[in-house]
Amino acid sequence: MPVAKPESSDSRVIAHVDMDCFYVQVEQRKQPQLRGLPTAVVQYNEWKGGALIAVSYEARKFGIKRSMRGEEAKEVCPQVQLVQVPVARGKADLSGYRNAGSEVVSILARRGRCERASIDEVYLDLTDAAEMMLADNPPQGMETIDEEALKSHILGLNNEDGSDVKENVRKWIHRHNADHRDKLLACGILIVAELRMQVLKETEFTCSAGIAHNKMLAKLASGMNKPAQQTVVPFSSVKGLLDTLPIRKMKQLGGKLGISLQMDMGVNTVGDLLQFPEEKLQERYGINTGTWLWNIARGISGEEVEGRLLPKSHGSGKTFPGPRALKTVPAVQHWLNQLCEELSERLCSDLDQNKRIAHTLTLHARAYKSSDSDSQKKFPSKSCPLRYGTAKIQEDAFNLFQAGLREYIGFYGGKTRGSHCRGWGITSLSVSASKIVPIPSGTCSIAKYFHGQSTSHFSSMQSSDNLNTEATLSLPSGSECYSEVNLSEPKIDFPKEESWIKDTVPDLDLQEQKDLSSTLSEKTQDGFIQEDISPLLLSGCLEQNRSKQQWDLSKDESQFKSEYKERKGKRLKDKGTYSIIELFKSYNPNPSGSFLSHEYNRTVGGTDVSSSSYSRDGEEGRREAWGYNIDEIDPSVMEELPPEIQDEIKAWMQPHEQRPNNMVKRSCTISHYFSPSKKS
Ligand code: DCP
Repeated sequence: MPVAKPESSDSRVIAHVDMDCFYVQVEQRKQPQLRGLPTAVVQYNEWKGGALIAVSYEARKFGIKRSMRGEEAKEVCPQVQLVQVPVARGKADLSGYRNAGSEVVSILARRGRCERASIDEVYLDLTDAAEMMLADNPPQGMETIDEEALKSHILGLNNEDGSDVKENVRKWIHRHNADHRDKLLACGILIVAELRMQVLKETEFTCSAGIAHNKMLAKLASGMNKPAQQTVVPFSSVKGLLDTLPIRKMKQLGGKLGISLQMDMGVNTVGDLLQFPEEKLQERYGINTGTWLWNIARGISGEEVEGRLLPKSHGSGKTFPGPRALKTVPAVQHWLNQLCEELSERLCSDLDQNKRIAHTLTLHARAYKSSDSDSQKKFPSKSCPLRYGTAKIQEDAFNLFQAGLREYIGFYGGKTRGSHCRGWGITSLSVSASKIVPIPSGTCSIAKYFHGQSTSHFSSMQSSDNLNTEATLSLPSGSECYSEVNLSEPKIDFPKEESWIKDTVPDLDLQEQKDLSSTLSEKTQDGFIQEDISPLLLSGCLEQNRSKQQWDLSKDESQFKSEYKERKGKRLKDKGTYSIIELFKSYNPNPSGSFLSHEYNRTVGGTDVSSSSYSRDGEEGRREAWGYNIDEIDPSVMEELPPEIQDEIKAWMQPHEQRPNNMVKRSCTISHYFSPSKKS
């Protein structure tokens, strides 16, 4: 069944901008004496001079490539300048590159919708800007065309020997009889040239760009003429470009699908795909992939430029190649702690600067098992809800690792002794935070604070049914459900069982692949809108950034935080250390007791506030089994909470009939907010 083709995509103006030898440029800006010299940035790893991760165009002329190591590059070109990537916590620190990328993005975003695709790549939708230019000041009427625009490469433009290339470009831009699509592209040429010049002026970085009618073609074009140049794909040149383009060069066809097309279908160039009817491609590769292949053969792509200037996720990773493989649980934990510390810092600065929070923590690892013939088996990626605060992230990441390792070893019947696990090694580790959403503005309410947040510490004490219930609370209907790990697998000596840990299918994009090799992964995942945010959940961040945080959230939130801090400080001073946190730390789960959780059910005139069953997405019958006896809550402790929360707790304490009608019944438990990290 054919899927509808995207319409009128050929009247859009899309640019793909890619920085030139990006890390090198960043280092050269720091050390201007390196400009113009053959230079390469090397990985943090002394073995054979470290792997090259970025190579300047001057160095490329000597034959230096990214696949080389420092020593090899020196042999090829003794004068090559090798700069080691900055280091922090015993691993590469990419923050300088990330920030440099942000500088560029902020400039490029000035003329249209901008999507940050990786640390050094951006897509722009310039359609509106081009239409506006066409209406107000069309290029055909311009007396002079900017020199940078005249240096553009226009695919299909006949540059016969001896002809003045710039003059040809000028004529192309000035054509009065061009169709609307080409006129729009002519505007795109001028806009992108101007943006690139602005980037150079403000950041000292050069970049290259592709300008076309869709993302796919723009991306293909941006790499065709580097460095510091731009390439244009007019509609009439699409067929010529794709006819000869090797199939594996196409984004998403570098892997198994590309191989299958080559081996099974005899497709060597994108143009070769034209011979197959859509139904045939669908039959072989499924409806969507079949249609996608049919479309790309014709240069059709309806993919929108997403308006996103900030990363979709944050990650921190490190590789441990060869003899450096981690072979003990404590060694893994040590490195996980480093990675989590970095991740936590980035999450806090994202929260601080962009008012965004992440919801999911994921652990990826690569491992080997020496005794196994089937070394292909992958270490399973695991994820769980993310709690803010370095110690909590460290604790959760370690639990994810344990779950993954148990599964990995379980498959092979491996044995462990104490913390020393025999026969396996970890060759790469990364933690990432995804599902990042903006903090909504608006009033704080306990329903928001308490809704859907959870901790592995707390959940580790619960039954599996409750785990699933809890885990789904923080997610919108129909989204992921965190499932418990399979406890029937062979056991190894791990301190505790994990909970609501979810298998995660590795879904690395180009940036993650880049970053994994350079010890940091930046994974992209789709975010979702979720309304509940908890300053209490974020307390780890508040603590961490106490000295530098300058909150500028909505008035209510700022107010809430300052009141909360003030009260907390006052009481700690006045009354010693007893606090609500202590209360919740030491609580004793009592399934038969009175509860303050989920939808409550209070006996009129009695003292109980008990949970009732919670059901969602057909999960009838799952019961919240833990809670707090309302009588155990010291009223003075309640003072720690902001006034609006106190009001809501007081409302809980009221007889059922007296509860305000607008009281939100939420699936949450107070315990989640106060579940301490084991380490904190
Ligand atoms: N990078 C990395 N490890 C890799 C590939 C890249 O750490 N295996 C980093 C260094 C690069 C940056 O990502 O400078 C951007 O990667 P690109 O593939 O865009 O390559 P460059 O920008 O270095 O060069 P080019 O001008 O060819 O785009």
